[in-house]
Parts: sequence; structure tokens; C-alpha cells
Amino acid sequence: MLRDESYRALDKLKNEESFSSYPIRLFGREMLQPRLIAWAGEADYTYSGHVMTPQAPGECLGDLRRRVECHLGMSFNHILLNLYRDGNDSMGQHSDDEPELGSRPTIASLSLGAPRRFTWKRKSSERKSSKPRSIELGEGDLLIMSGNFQMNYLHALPKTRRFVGERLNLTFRRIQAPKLQ
Ligand SMILES: O=C(O)CCC(=O)C(=O)O
Ligand SMILES: [Mn+2]
Repeated sequence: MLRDESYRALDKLKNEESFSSYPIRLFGREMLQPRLIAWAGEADYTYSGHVMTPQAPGECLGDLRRRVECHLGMSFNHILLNLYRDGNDSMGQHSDDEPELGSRPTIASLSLGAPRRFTWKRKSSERKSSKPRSIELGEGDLLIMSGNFQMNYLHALPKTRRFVGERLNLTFRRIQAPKLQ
């Protein structure tokens, strides 16, 4: 995706999808997550303790999903959108290891707008190489997390003191059909 196109898509998605702030419970205290969140697709997903029942993607999101699916040769039924308004917005260390994603999920992450630093590190500290690594993601970058990545690594989008513009991240996920009893 071209740089300019990524900023245009960010503007369109802000209008087409419904972004809100959502609470999270941390150390027994309820607080707002430091970013705006929206989601779309066909399958429910329980994320941070909330069941997210999606609506059909709007035109721009539907188009982006088709492009990502064509590129990877696989399909996704849930898209989580995280809007980082400025350097104070962030996402803490986590792995996307909910059971409904299956044990070795492929998650495609598309970053639109201003580049931000994405970090990851090994979960266990047995190995010397557990210091965090990072990469700048924005302006149409597509990152694929697959294989044992969620099992072995934590990832995050830390705050920054630098002046940065808006960044919108889309994660395309495949929710597995619930097992029949
Ligand atoms: O904004 C990012 O690049 C990370 C998003 C993420 O990890 C998530 O939605 O689970
Ligand atoms: Mn994640």
C-alpha cells in the first residue's frame, strides 16, 4: 500500500467504523484503555474480558480485508481496529492467545498513518536473548504474526514522548468455529 493511501484509508475508516474508548480492569481498578477501539466481522471474539459482537465491515474495511486475504491466501472473520490518537495512546505487553484463535494463529496486522514503535520479547527469561526487539510500523506496513509467535512472545505498542500523529492498526483474525460437543 502506498504511503498517501494509508492516510486516506485512516480518515475513511474513522468515519465508517464506530470507535469508542473502553474500560479495562487493572490491579482491581477500572480505567479506560489508552486508545480508541472498534471491531467488525462475522464472528464474536472475547478480548480483555469483553465479548465483542461485530458488525459487517464498512466499504473501506471490506476492501482492505479482501486485499489482505488475497495477499495471504486465507480468510479472516474478525477485525480489531485500534486508533492511537497521539504518543500517549498505547497498548501494553500481551499476546493474542485467546482459545478461540486456535493454538498457532496467523494474525495479519496492517498499520495506517503515523509510524510507531512495535516491540516484542520472549515470554520466558531462560534465554539470554529475552531483551525486547522493535520495529517501526505505519504508513501501510503489513506485519504477519504466525506460528508460535503468540505462544512464545509478548508484544506491545509503547507510549512515546516524541510528537507523533494518529496511527490506526487493524488486526485481521480468524476465530475458529466452536467445537461441537
Ligand atoms: O498497534 C499495534 O501494532 C498492535 C496491536 C495489537 O497488538 C492488537 O490489536 O492485539
Ligand atoms: Mn496484539
